[in-house]
Amino acid sequence: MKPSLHFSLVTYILLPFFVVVLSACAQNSKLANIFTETHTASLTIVPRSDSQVTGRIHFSSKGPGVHITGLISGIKPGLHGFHIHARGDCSAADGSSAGDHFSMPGEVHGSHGADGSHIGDLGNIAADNNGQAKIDVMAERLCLDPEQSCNIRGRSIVIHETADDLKSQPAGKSGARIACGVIPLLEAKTSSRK
Ligand SMILES: [Cu+2]
Ligand SMILES: [Zn+2]
Repeated sequence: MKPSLHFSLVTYILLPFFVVVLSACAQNSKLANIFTETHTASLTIVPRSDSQVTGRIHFSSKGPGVHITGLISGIKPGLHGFHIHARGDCSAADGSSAGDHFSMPGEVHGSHGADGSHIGDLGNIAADNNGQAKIDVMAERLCLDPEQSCNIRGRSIVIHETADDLKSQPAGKSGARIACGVIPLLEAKTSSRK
């Protein structure tokens, strides 16, 4: 076989074959799916425990982790405990229906990202003197995939009256639940997916 013929064989017959096989694999592989698509969720929080707290929170995930952003208004200046809670139910007037912090077996309450702390522990958000809090948290251990144990869809996000001390059990002594939102099962309409 002449070198030029060999080159043509590889280029025009084998290469397209591999491209087809590889793209078929990518479409069927869950792993490929997780690392190439952006998943999003958005919610409007509801005030709880007679608070006046309002705001929107957005969740975006491309690859490992979930980027949580948002703007909260009508909240007292200072630090406020911020967690993913296990149950997607904000219906109780005091937010108790959201259940405990989202956690894995054996985890205890702690700071965001610390070894052995609840997977749903996100630390505190800080409100300024105008009663506004900007949220911008990268939660490396969470995901937006209902087929995985790190999934937060169908769970809730809760903001507390006072600061989470990041150590007291079982929830950091952060007081009443003043805002709550259920993380939707469906992708946000503003999804960047094309
Ligand atoms: Cu909480
Ligand atoms: Zn916790």
